Amino acid sequence: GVVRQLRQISEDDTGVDVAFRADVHAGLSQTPKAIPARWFYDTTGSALFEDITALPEYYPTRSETDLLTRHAADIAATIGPGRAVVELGSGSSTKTPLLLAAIDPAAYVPVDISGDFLRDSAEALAARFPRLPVYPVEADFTQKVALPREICALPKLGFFPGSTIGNMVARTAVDLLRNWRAALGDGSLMLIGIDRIKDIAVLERAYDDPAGVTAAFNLNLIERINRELGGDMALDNFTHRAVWNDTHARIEMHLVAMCDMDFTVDGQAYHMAKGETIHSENSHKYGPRDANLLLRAGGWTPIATWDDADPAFALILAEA
Ligand code: AVI
Repeated sequence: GVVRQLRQISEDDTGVDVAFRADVHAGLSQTPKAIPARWFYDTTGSALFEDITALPEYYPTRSETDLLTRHAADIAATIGPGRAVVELGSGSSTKTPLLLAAIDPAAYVPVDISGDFLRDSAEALAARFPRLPVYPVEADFTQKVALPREICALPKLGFFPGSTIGNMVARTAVDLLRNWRAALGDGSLMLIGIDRIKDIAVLERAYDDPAGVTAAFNLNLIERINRELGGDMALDNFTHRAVWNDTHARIEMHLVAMCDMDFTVDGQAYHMAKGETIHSENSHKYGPRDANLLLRAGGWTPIATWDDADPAFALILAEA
C-alpha cells in the first residue's frame, strides 16, 4: 500500500511554488522569451497531458507501451526481481503496471511535481499491487531528491519513460543523468524511453493535433501564470506553434503573440510584439548512437535496447 507522500517543494506564503515565480519572471525578461516546460504540469496541465497520450497522432505513448508489452519477458529477465523502482515524472503511472507486473520489484517510488495527481495515481497503483510498498515523493526530479529511507538498502531501477529526457537540452540531460546515477548508487540500473528522429510530418502532427489538445496544453501555461501569479495575459491573443528544429533535432513549442501587447505578472510590466514568441518546450529526438552517447556522458552504460516500435521509439536499459 501507499506508505506516505513525502513533499519536497518550497512555496511562498500564498502557496505558489517559488521556483515557478522566479522562472516566469526570468523567462519573460530574456530575449527570446522562454519558460521551462516543467511548469506545464499543474493539475490541469497534467490532465491535459494524459489526454495527449491518448491522441492517435501522439505516437510516443503507444510505441513505448507496445515495446513494454511485447518485450516484457526479455526486459524482466535482464533486470531481475527485488529492485526498488524509482520512476521520474510518474504522472498517471499508466505504463508502470506493465513493468511492475513483469519484474516483481521490492518497492515503488513514484516522483512527480504534481502532488494531487501523484496521490491519486499512487493509490490506484497500490490497489493494483496490494503487497508492493509504494512511497510517493512530490518533488521536481530535475532537482536533488531525497529518497525514502526505507529503500536505502535495496538495489534500484530508475524508470524514466515517455522520452521526458528529450524535454531537456543536452547539458541539462547529462547533469540529470549524473545526479540520478549518484542518487541511485552503484549497481543500479536505468530503463529510459527515448524518442527517435523520424519523418518531420509525423513529428509535427504529434505536437499539433487537429483536436487542439496540445494547443490547450501549451496555452494552459498562460492560464497558470494568470491564476497563480496574478497575471493579466489575454489568452485569446496567443496561439500554439509546434515546429521541427533540424539543427537541434527537436520539436519546439512556442506561444505566439498574435498582436502587440502589454501585460503584467505580479504587477511587473511586460511587452510582446506581434509575432514574438514564448518558447515553452523542447522535445529532442535521438538516433541510436546519439542516445547511447547521451547516456554514457551521463555516467550510464547502455546494456540493452528494445526499439522495434512503429513509429520508432526506444527503451534503453543502462547500468551504473
Ligand atoms: C512529457 N514529454 C515527453 C512530452 C513530449 O513529447 O515532449 C510532452 C509533450 N508536449 C507536447 N506533447 C507532449
